[in-house]
Amino acid sequence: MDKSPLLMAIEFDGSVKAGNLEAALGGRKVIDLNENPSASLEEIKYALVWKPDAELFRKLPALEILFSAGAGVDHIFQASNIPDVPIVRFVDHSLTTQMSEWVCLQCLMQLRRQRDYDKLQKEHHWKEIAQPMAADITVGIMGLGELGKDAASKLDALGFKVAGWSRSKKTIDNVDCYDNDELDIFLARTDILVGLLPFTPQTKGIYNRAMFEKLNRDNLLGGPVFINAGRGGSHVETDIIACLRDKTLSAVSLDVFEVEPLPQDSPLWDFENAILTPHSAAVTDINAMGKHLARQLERYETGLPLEHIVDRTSGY
Ligand code: NDP
Ligand code: OXD
Repeated sequence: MDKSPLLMAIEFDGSVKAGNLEAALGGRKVIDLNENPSASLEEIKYALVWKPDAELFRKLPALEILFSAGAGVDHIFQASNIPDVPIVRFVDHSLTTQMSEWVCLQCLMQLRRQRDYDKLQKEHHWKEIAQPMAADITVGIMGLGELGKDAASKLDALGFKVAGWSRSKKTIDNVDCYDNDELDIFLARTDILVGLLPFTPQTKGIYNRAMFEKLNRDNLLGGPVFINAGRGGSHVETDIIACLRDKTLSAVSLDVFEVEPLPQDSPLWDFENAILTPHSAAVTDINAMGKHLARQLERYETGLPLEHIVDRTSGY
């Protein structure tokens, strides 16, 4: 019997090709909506989406599973007429590992004063700068899910003191975990704040001046550092800019922005103490995506429960 095809409706850079997915899906047909905009959609049961078009869901009356092309699902909740079917997000070692690399890199850049050394190098200036020990610095991670937990353990392995905050309290070796009620205690001891929260109505604009002012100022980094790789909608860019100017924040590393691509005229581009990357901290790997889809479809079609289902009430 022919396997039910998968619809691919993703707004990516073109590196995700239907053919790559078909190979991983054991020959199951993959219909790329970008390449076949007039494909017949009435019988489509499975769809892989990223930033779905407002009209897409109206055209999918037979949909049974909605797969997110990334770990985040805010791009789906911004659409209308979302069908009442399971939404499965992308969880994979490849994505988790890349994110932890990015977070550790940003923390080490701050710890080892890399931007200051870059400046000295440009000036051909041989000079040692005092650098704190990792054990003197507390990294506080907001969001202890798939990504936050892994980053926490790797920062611990690098010698940082690590704290974490999430809706429900977690237990992670060598990480001091806090829940919703303990946010201020968590912030007061945090030198480097790392944002790995999903974007939901509750996390919209959560990283703002009021929060930055609660971070530990008395640290060996010259002030608090803010790092965000969750979603740009969770931070307030005008506050970040003002806090960099008045030294409430000593530095930032941002991978996500309120508007992406970051507008050309954003002042963020020009701060020496701002490290910016173009939403590339962790990128969906097409081969890993193929394996993930193959596994979930195999489970579904043999009557096993799907994994990584989004809780629609919490929105992540
Ligand atoms: P998870 O769903 O596994 O984890 C989310 C974490 O955030 C959980 O610990 C959850 O708490 C916590 N959380 C959510 N809402 C709140 C809240 N209101 N208050 C307190 N804690 C909250 O997500 P992932 O770790 O897989 O991914 C996190 C986000 O990272 C994604 O949603 C996406 O936006 C972003 N991302 C960015 C990428 C990039 O390249 N920049 C790549 C991949 C993902 P609890 O555990 O109690 O539920
Ligand atoms: C994701 C992302 O959510 O890349 O996976 O942002």
